[in-house]
Amino acid sequence: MKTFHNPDHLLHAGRQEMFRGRMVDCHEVPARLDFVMQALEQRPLGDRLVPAVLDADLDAALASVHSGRYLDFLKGAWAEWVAMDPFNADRDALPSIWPMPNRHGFRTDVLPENFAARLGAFAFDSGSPLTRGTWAAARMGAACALAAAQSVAAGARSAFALTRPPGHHAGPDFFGGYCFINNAAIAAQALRSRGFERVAVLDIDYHHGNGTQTIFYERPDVLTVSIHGDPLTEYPFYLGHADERGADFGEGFNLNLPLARGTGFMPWIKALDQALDAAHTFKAQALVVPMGLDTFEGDPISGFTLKSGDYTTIGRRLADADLPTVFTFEGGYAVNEVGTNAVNLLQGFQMAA
Ligand code: Q9C
Ligand code: ZN
Repeated sequence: MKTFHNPDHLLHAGRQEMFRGRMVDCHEVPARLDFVMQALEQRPLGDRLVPAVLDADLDAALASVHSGRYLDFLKGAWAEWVAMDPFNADRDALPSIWPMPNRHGFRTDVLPENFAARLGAFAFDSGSPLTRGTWAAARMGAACALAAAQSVAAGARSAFALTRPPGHHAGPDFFGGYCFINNAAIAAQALRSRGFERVAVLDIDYHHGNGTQTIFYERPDVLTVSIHGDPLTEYPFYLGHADERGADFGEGFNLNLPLARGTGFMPWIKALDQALDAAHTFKAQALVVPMGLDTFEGDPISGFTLKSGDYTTIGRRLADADLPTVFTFEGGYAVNEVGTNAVNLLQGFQMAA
């Protein structure tokens, strides 16, 4: 399979994230992607390419899953942040006030002119630093997702969008969870636009894919399935329960499989089989896998106990679905092992496919 990697990922390098009242070093660091690239150099799966997509196609892809006002906000955010205070040029932007939509009567239809207020209107946490290069990096990441989808639409069995920042927590008009642009949603929508009538997204990151779920929640043409830490105790907390089944035309086309913190490989792979059954029943014509490696036992911010060898089995099992498949790189914060684990999964897939 081809890997489309983001040559601009380094432009996004947050320094610290807010965590329970203090600033801690960012977990989502550039080295994560570098380790995956190194592992791919040692165990090549196919060409490693920089995405080449048309600007107009990329803009259309971005607009197909995100709102215009959110994209405008992201595009201009850094300049506005620095305009607030010239010293901000050396600080990452983090929100510290929120409108709490649907509560307390706060409005989001009228956007404040104050940038800090707007930052909070588009973010759901204060752990996702927005930096000078965030937009450029995230935009090129979307190009990776689009190129991967184009490759699969042109007949490839699979493709890998290797990019950061990750994407599955980003929604139609919000960022959070280290995510700004939803790469998996862009890939899924690009496959829909290129002749695949039903696309299944199977999210295997430790954290619920709230952004992707929200983007497709009312749609019957994209099935969203997520296996994740139970939101009763795990981030992102406010979404990801089993009773969220989709709404309107999308009713029945969202499946959440929450598992308790501490869950090991046997129950996890049973959930994967359930997820694949759902994709099969749905008669999916293509698969998008937001691939988080933060289910690993050594992950510093997560609570499952999967081992490096388990990822090979997961890859094999995904290949059994026998569908054109796009992988996007999501979480995974045990930096030294993230390359091994990612390539174990992809190699397991490729050997079985
Ligand atoms: N100190 C992804 O895996 N908060 N995002 C954790 C840890 C946010 C994870 C707090 C976790 C977001 C793509
Ligand atoms: Zn995650």
